[in-house]
Amino acid sequence: MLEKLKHKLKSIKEKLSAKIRETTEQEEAEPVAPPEHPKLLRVKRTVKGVFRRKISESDLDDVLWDLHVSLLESDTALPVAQEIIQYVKSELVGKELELGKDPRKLAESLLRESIRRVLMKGGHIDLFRLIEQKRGEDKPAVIVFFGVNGVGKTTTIAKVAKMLMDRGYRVLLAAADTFRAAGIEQLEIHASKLGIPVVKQRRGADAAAVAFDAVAHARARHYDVVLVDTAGRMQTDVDLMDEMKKIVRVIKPDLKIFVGDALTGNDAVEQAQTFDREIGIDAVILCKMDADARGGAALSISYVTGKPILALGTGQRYEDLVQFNPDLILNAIFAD
Ligand SMILES: Nc1nc2c(ncn2[C@@H]2O[C@H](COP(=O)(O)OP(=O)(O)OP(=O)(O)O)[C@@H](O)[C@H]2O)c(=O)[nH]1
Ligand SMILES: [Mg+2]
Repeated sequence: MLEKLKHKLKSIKEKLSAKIRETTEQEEAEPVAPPEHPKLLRVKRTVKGVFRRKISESDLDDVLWDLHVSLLESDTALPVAQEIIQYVKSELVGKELELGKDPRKLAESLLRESIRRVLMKGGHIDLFRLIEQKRGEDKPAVIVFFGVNGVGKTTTIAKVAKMLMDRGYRVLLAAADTFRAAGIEQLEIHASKLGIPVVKQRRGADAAAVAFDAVAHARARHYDVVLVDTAGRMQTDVDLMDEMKKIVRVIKPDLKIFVGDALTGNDAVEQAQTFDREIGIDAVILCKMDADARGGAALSISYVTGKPILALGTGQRYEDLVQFNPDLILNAIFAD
């Protein structure tokens, strides 16, 4: 996961720490007193911090340009790359750096912090609190998943269902991908493996009606959660977008989750923006992180959409879903 990004940032970290070291050591190396007056030298040394040169913007030009290029090559969205660079710059330019502090540590902590900030830009969402709250009202939490074709929606629903069942919640699935016959079947296969009931109708049925039935059933039978699968659609497909809007209008879900494929990089970010504009999204799940070497989507999607990443898909097994935490990404990028 994120091998290429890791490799690139490692090289940036080395360059940045070399630059910090160079700037601070230059001053240390400068003779502060002629050697024939060792006493004077001692006095000067005790206050050498005063003579230290601060890092200027031009000192960092090269390394920040490299960082910019590396981020864009990793498919990071431009405003996100700019924000990361701005943070590193603002923490260094004009600052007196403590001599003796390990420049590599400083470089890494600046890069880490800049990335942590963009990852957290969309805030945080607590799925379990939402479910508990609905439970208190004796209503199911209704969660709809949408995104373009083949990104991993149905698999993700199965993973989320398993995670919730493992925590003791009663889960019901709604097969509202009525567009393809296989859409219903794929959800049913997962459901039967996991032992979860599915509300479905025939292919071509009104997707909103299927979702509505599922919610009604869940209310009547006191299910804790309803997970609604929908047809994969291109964000440019007006009919399917309208179908999605209708589902949302009819069942008023508690959570609308955009599912994206990390491998598609900036496309996933743009899709999320379009879905948010058209339908409104509350959170993001990024799938296929296990296969993604570049990391641009993970770095950008929360910052650009202003929505939190809820979880990451990290493989094809039901267990391969991890709740999002910025340290997951940061540790993958900065692991030794
Ligand atoms: N490596 C990996 N593969 C994944 C992950 N999530 C889903 N997949 C695979 O991606 C493929 C598509 O997954 P689906 O769940 O069918 O995608 P979908 O969005 O429901 O597709 P449509 O219903 O056709 O729109 C399947 O082969 C999944 O096994 C993941 O986190 N990692
Ligand atoms: Mg599907």
